[in-house]
Amino acid sequence: MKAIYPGSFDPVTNGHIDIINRASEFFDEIVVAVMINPKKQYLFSLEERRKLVEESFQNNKRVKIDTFEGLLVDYMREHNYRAIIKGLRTLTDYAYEAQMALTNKNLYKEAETFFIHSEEKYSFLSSSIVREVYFNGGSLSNYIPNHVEKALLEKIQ
Ligand code: COD
Repeated sequence: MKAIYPGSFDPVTNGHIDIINRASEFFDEIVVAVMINPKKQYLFSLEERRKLVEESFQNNKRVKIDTFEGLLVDYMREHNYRAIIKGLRTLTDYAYEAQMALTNKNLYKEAETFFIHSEEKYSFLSSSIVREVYFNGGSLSNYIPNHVEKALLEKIQ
């Protein structure tokens, strides 16, 4: 079965990558769907985010990358996907993700959400933390791949 892992990935972190690689051991294919929300201000453009994600999974043949705009369930219906993978870090994540899972199920009854808990070492990590630390001169080299660190440095310069 195929599963979809949707997100903003602004930018992709080792927390995302860990969840996706672990999910790919249980599903035949994971489609990482990079979201376009015209109302949201992203640091990286859609194309930049897509490329950074793509580069992170060059060695995992079960992972494919796509982009989507609008409702997740419309994208799923269009492609005949039923499984959604989400990463969970904290209780706050759970409260938000449970609401999303129920909304998605309500809009599309075939949709099932599968949660995978983050590794302890990534449980504080988010794209917004990465952006904040980097813009203030800190290093997060253990928490983002080298190619993402390079892209962030280029943004800062
Ligand atoms: N460890 C584990 N999981 C993590 C980590 C980490 N360190 N960091 C992030 N994650 C998980 C998040 O919990 C999330 O599940 C996923 O990775 C993506 O994270 P982000 O931050 O890149 O992306 P979000 O949270 O901005 O993505 C939100 C969606 C795009 C999934 C959501 O807004 C969506 O589905 N939008 C489409 C509109 C829609 O259908 N909405 C739902 C009905 S209202």
